[in-house]
Parts: sequence; C-alpha cells; structure tokens
Amino acid sequence: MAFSKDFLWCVGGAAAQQDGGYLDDGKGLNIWDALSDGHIANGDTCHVACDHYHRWKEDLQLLKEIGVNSYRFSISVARIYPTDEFNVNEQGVKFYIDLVNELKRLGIEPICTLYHWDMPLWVHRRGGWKNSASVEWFERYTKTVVDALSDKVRYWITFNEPQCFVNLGYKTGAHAPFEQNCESEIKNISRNVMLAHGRAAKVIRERAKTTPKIGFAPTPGGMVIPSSLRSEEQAYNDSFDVSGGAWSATWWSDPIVLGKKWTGCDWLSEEDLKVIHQPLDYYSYNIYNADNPQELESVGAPRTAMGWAITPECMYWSAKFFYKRYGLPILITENGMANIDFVHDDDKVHDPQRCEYLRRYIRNLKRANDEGIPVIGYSCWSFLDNFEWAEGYGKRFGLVYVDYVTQKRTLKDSAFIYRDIIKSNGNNL
Ligand code: GCO
Repeated sequence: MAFSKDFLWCVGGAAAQQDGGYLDDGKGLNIWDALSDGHIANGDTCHVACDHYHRWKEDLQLLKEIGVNSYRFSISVARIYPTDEFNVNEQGVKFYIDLVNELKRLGIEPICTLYHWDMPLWVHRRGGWKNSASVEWFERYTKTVVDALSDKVRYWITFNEPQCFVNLGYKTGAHAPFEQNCESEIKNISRNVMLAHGRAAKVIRERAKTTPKIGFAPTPGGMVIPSSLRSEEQAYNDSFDVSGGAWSATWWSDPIVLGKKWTGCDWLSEEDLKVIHQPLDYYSYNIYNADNPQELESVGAPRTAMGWAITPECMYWSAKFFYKRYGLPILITENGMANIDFVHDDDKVHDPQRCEYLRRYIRNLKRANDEGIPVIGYSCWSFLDNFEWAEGYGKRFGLVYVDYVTQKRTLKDSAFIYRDIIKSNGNNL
C-alpha cells in the first residue's frame, strides 16, 4: 500500500539551533543565548548559528530543491516576548508572518512548534517551568502566535521533547538552564508543562482561523522492540512502563493523550487531567533508535556520529505500538542522523551513511503504513546542519551542509536521495 497522496514529506529545524540574529529587531535573550557559557562543546554559541534569520528566503528555495511539501520550524519565544509578558515585539511576529506567507506561496505546508526549548530569560528569572505561572504565560504566548499565524498555519506542535528539556535542563544540568533539581521538582515541572500543553491545545482549537491539527512531539524514551530475548508482547509492555520516570513516553503521553494517570502518578489531580487531556489530531514523535540496541547489535555494529545505535526497525515497531495504545494517526516529527560530513574535492558532500539510514528507516515506516497503520507524515531532522545544543556545531544532522565561516550551503547527497524518495511517494524504497 502506498503512502497517502497527501503524505507530509517534511524536514525540520528549530529557532535556537538555526536562526541566529540573537539580538536583532528587538529579540530578547533566551536561556541558550544567555546561560550557555562553559556548557557547550568548543565554547560554541547559538548567537549566529546558520544565520537563517537573515537568509531564510534563500533557505526556503533549498526546501523547494529538496522537494518537501511541508516544513517544521519553531518560534523563537524571545522574539515574540523579549522582555515582559505583555509586551509583544511586532517585528518578531512579522518575521514569522513573512515566513509562513512565503512557505504557502511556495506550496509548502508550515508545521509550527511553539516551544523548542528556548525559554526567554525573563521567564526563567521568574522561575521558568518551576513556577506555576508559566502555565498562564504559555497560554498567553500561544494566543499571540495563533492570532498572528493561524490563517496560514494548520499544523501545530505544542512542545518538542518535554523529556529532554525537563530532564536535561532541570535534572542533569546538561542543557539550559543547566540546573539540577530533585525528583519532586521534576514532577512539579512536568505538571506545569502538561497543563501548559493542555491550555495551549485548547487555545489553538478555539481561536485558530483555519481548522487546526494539533499534537506534541515527545521522544519515545524507553521504547524497546522485539528481539530474541523479548517477545512482541513483552516489548510492548516494556515500552510503556514508567521506570524511566520523566524520560518515558508514558509519563507524558498517558495523561496528555488518554487523560489517564499511570500507576503511581500521585501528583496529577482529576482537575488537572481535564485541562491536560485535550483532543489531538495525531500522535507525533521524534525517533532515532530503539532503547534495546544491546540486544540487537553485534560487537562493532554501526552507530551514528552521536554514538546512537542504528535500529531502523524502531520506525515500524514504534508506529505499531503507539497506534495500538493511543489510536491516533502517526506523524514522525524527527528522524535522522549525525554523520562526519565535509565538502569533498568535487565540491559536493557525499554522505552515503545518511542516504542508507534514510532508506532503511523510511522503508520500515512504510511497512507500518502497508499494514494499515495510518501514517500521515515523516519529517527528517534536520534541514540545515545546526547548533546541536550542548554538542555545539560539531555534530551535523543536516540534509544541507552549512559552512559556518562563510554560511555557504551545500545540498548533501542525502538531500537528493530524500528528493527521489519524495518524488516516488516512498514507492522507490
Ligand atoms: C532533540 C531535538 C532536536 C535535536 C535532535 C538531535 O530531539 O533533541 O528535537 O533539536 O537537534 O533531536 O539530537
């Protein structure tokens, strides 16, 4: 069975990772701009990144070359609310209006992520996600964005990987705001983020000018696939247990999607669940690998430049398991790999590993589709090489190579492979 004819073939990026222009046109500082000193590999900063803020028009032409019909981007919250919650920066809003207008003109569907980890510094100084006022603040921010963009934007993602910004940002301290808090604070933060998701989803549903499609983008932490040591049933059960705490998909997804508390979740009330549990249009998630590679790999088996195992079957099993549990169409909001890329003597970037990775992973997603699981889209991470958070610029995930000195862009071989997959709607796999 072919992918549907309106399948979303997408590529993604995030504001803090690619935009740069960190003080331009009234933008305020965010936690990555302001607090990163001493925390990022090579002392890199996100201040300039891919300079996409100034080069966005040319960059959208590259999207056309790759042939995607959709593009996932995130709003830089501090561009909208630079200093104070009631003070909207109109120039920041205009940047996004221009961006989505141009996308629509090019026939590319915008997929807008409201929060991809770049909290304004002023919000952080008031306690950030630790402060329950963050729920109101986020709702207000969502209204501003929805009022400005929802005549053009239909696809919305409230939060990108709450697991990561909560655990890495507030527990291990590896990511901004680089804090280490105790478990009860992690529960408090999780509750605030879930409430903020619920309020935002409701705002989008009620205010959007075009019928919206809403989801959030967790990462399936703890997702395991069947192996010689684990039956399908065992893998399913293990995938949804919450032993990984706030890392696990269930921690977030059962309350958000099912309106249910998992066993042991004593920190959400029934009232909370009414707010948190809003109708969603898809189960969207970011997936790179299964969490049981040691059962699947032999010594020296392939890994990406991040050291992440290559387990293409996770696409099939995750779609199957998430559809079974949550009953929503599946949208892959991130998948891709970091590779050791560089410009070769022929001025091209040859990345056969990524070409192979894409073919294998998308083929496995297609297998789920072929078995009747509604899969509505696939978004490759990432569009441009970009600022990989605490890893800085050393890790390249892009389909487009970025020379950070000259800002020259070069489409990698994988961009052309992806273009061919898109052209055939996945039938050449
Ligand atoms: C995440 C984020 C992306 C990353 C990507 C590679 O999943 O961490 O959504 O911003 O860059 O996943 O790590």
